[in-house]
Amino acid sequence: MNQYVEFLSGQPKHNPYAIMSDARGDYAFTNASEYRVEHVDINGNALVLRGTFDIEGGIATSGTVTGFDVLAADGTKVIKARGFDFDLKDVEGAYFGHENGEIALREMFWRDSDLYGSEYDDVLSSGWSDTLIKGRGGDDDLNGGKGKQTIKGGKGDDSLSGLGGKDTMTGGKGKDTFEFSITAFGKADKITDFPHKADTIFLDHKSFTALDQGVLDGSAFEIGAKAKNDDHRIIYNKKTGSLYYDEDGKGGVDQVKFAKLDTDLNMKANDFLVDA
Ligand SMILES: [Ca+2]
Ligand SMILES: [Ca+2]
Repeated sequence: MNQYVEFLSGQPKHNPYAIMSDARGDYAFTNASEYRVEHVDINGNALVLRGTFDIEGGIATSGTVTGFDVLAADGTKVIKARGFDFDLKDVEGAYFGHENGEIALREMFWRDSDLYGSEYDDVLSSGWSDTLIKGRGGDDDLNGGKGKQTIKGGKGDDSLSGLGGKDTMTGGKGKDTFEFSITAFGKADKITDFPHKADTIFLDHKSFTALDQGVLDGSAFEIGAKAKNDDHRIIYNKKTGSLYYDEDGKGGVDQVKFAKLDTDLNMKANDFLVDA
């Protein structure tokens, strides 16, 4: 089984990260038993480590963490995570030995995990290895990392960003946005669904510096194999589906492939939005 983190509730009902952070507290994990070690803050938010532990005097002295749960004070389970194989001491070390223990712990649990969003709005980031990120319902903000991610927005108006690695992104239903920045260059991400009018390709101006900010100007967009004049900056090859950026149009600098779409799409300049 791949290691995974599943969000069971999200915004606006719960903020999973804030609840996990609150549950962190400043004290050692307590209420230890052979299979669970938990910390509950004064409000009742709980972080429960699952695994197999050695208990001495009511305290877990060693063991293996295989998963965790985050429970809100109202009793709702907001995160369920399984499939890990971490030494308890490493988890506690990440938790307490770092200036921001919650972020250190999150990195440990998140970086190589498949992520599943809730039916609400989620913010999910993963990506040291090749992982799956699914937003499910709600308007989700989904971000890959240097690994090769498969990112699926599901229902709702989602924002998808593969970042490094050759990622595959599917917006699903809703008005989805696919984001590209400099890290995408050289490793073209694949977009499996792009309904013109509904979806948008967002180009970070810090990377696509030769584009004016705002909706892409019609004169900067070309359908074909390459730029045909000095103004063409974004080129969609409808025979191959490749999407290129050419910083100087017809001039001597090579175009760079940054995404691959389906072939024969009805792409227009107003499918692209350039901003910081
Ligand atoms: Ca969601
Ligand atoms: Ca969607």
